[in-house]
Amino acid sequence: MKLVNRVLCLGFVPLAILLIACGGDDDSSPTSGAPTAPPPTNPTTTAANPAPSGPSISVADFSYSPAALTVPAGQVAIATRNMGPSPHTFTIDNVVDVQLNAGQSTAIQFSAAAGSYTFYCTLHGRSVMSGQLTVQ
Ligand SMILES: [Cu+2]
Repeated sequence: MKLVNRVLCLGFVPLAILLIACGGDDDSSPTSGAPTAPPPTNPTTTAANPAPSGPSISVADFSYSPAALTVPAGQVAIATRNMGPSPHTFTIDNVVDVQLNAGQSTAIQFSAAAGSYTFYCTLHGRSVMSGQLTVQ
């Protein structure tokens, strides 16, 4: 009888560990450790400082530079800088739409699955200002 109890007990320990390990909330935000942070309902956020590393795009003279960019899938962060005198946007239909004001640096963050996306400026049109984002 004791052996049965021991076997049952040992059987439950890994199960309990598994449940604890799976019960964790892995929805962690890299921006702050504040427990009162709202859930990421809005896919588009801007921060005061652009990401220190990673892809970046500068905008001037009605074009993006570079016009083609490859980023890892998931949470995408792109640092942008509008060098020109006119406002522009960084827009991917149904994914992200951020205004880039003249002379301003903007950190764009959004979620994207793997694929190829066309980003463009809604203020000047897809035929004037566009580029290609590859998410892989
Ligand atoms: Cu524009």
